[in-house]
Amino acid sequence: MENRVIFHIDFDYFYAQCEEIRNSKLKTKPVAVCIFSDRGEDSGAIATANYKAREYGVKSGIPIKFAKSRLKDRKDAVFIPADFEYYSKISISGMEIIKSFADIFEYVGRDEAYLDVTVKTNHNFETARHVAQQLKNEIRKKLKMTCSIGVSPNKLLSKIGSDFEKPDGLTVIKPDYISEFLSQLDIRNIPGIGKKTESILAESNCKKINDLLNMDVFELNSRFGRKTGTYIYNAARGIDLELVKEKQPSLQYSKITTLKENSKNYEFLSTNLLNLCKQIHDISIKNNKTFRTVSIQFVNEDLTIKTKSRTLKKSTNNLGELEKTSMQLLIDSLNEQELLVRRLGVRISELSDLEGQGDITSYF
Ligand code: DGT
Ligand code: CA
Ligand code: CA
Repeated sequence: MENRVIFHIDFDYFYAQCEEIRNSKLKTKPVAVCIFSDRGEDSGAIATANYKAREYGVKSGIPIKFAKSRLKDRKDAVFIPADFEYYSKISISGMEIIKSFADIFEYVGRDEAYLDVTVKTNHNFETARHVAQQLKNEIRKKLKMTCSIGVSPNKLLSKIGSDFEKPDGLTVIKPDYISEFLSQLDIRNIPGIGKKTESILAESNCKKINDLLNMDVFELNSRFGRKTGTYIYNAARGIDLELVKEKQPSLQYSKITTLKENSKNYEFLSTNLLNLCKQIHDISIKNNKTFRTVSIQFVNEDLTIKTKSRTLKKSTNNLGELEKTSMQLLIDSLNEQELLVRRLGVRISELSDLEGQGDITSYF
């Protein structure tokens, strides 16, 4: 197993870089891509920002108002409304290039993927470095974009690696370099370790990945539960046996709305939800699609996101079924919901052609 060669590739400041490539004048300016809500003026949040804007503390998730005040001394700062359709097109072209380099291609999200290149590189990390550089060159040439790649024997380390030298990074972690590489990192560099876990560990003076090596797996399990405890234990040692699983980007439709007021009232949310279901259903009918998975999403008042999904036994295009499933997801989501909900969304995915042609896999 540990003979594998895995890439994790992630585009740098993706939405903002998409904007830069269609308007090169933006490159020297701070750029923030904004999701304006329909509560007027500057209400809404930043989806992402280029690295010039990040120097001023402008980043994903912060309110547009904060971003504007942080950049108030930069008269050249640019705030652009998000254009998801355009970003999807760039993503599709990018994924086509990435796919052509892989033995096994696993789509993760519109700007990232895992590749198993073990056969292609003949288990050799020098060859792998070369192939990763070629992939970066190809993306630069065809898309005019930069991306970052992590190369290692597993998904976990490659994911950490792609983040390590961002932007335009290439980090190769050969098997004999794993422990040295990890020893310089903080616990929060482990994917999936949130603020909460981090602060619990900090209480016992555990801040660096190296500090974790002194904790045994039983101790970690008893604190975080078996699943998370074992994950942390293995992650600190660079161990991850997850396979790269073939996965293509799949078509999905979603609708999200900013509520008239923040709320966690069932009646109020369900009225909005049914409205969204109707709109999503219209889109699926118009495009002749059936769906198999239904998801609902809360963007909470503090801009954190909560998503719940359910996969149906059979693919359908029935409005009643969409409504019923969404309402059930709403009830589940409101259970233990403390924050008020600011935006509410519905998504259908695993779409098929109504004529029964099987799964559509080549677009979003
Ligand atoms: P990076 O990879 O650190 O250079 O920067 P990004 O912007 O590529 O960050 P990443 O990979 O986490 O996210 C990819 C895209 O997803 C990003 O360009 C915009 C979107 N995105 C990320 N975080 C948020 C968020 O909190 N809200 C919304 N609406 N979109 C987000
Ligand atoms: Ca990215
Ligand atoms: Ca990403």
